[in-house]
Amino acid sequence: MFDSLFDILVTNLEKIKSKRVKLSNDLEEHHNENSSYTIKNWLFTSPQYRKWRITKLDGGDKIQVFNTVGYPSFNSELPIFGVDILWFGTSKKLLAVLDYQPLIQDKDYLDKYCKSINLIKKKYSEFDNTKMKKVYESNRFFSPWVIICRGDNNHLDKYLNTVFDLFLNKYLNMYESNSDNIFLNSQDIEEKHIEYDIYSSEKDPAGKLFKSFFGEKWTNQFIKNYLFTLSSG
Ligand code: BLA
Repeated sequence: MFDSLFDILVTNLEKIKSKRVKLSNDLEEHHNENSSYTIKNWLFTSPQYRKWRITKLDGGDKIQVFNTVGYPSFNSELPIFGVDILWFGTSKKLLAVLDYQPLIQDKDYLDKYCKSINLIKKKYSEFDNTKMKKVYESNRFFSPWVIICRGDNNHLDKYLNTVFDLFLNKYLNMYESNSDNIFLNSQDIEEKHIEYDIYSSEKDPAGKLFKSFFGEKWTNQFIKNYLFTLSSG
């Protein structure tokens, strides 16, 4: 599932000359014991983005996931591109979270780099239909305009591809048109990326899920070597 999102993303990453980084076989594709859950991972890098990862989880009707995070290089203060999309086939429920994840919560920073999400929210207000619950603190690494959709087949078929495409292209264009950093220097940026990885590795509800599917040992190395590489100094 979510092949169209994957294609939109990879086509765009190729356009900006990203290179695919080879992952170990066990990270590239991994199954649980009876193969009812399969996880596939991809990693890209480019001069602009030091790390851009994509994860797809196929758990049949139980759960389908498309998760992607784009980290700019340490010489750009731009937000981190974060998208988490889940489909629960049995109940036909969609959860989609899309954000330009800010490195700091300074109002001018948020206005400059995150506020453009608002245009998408206004245009597709049916898709942006709920607020964040308490999994994450909304004021740490989330923007005030984070898009959250708890929806159904209709949201999936009618809006998801369009919203994702627009959300991605606005982000990539922002990078293209941005010149100098005005809020953070590269050392600050690196520190914020480390904080983001530590914070996310602690809060991400995926950890629990992965442990139940794939076991503690595989999950711990997955978090450390792939998902949040800067979380373990
Ligand atoms: C929520 N993400 C969730 C939940 C799960 C995952 C199981 C809780 C579902 C629920 O509340 O019904 C699952 N997250 C995953 C999986 C991966 C993952 C399988 O990362 C695989 C790698 N999460 C992100 C990123 C963002 C993000 C980059 O990984 C930012 C856009 C957001 N996920 C996010 C938020 C919630 C969530 C904000 C809670 C939604 C809410 O508060 O309602």
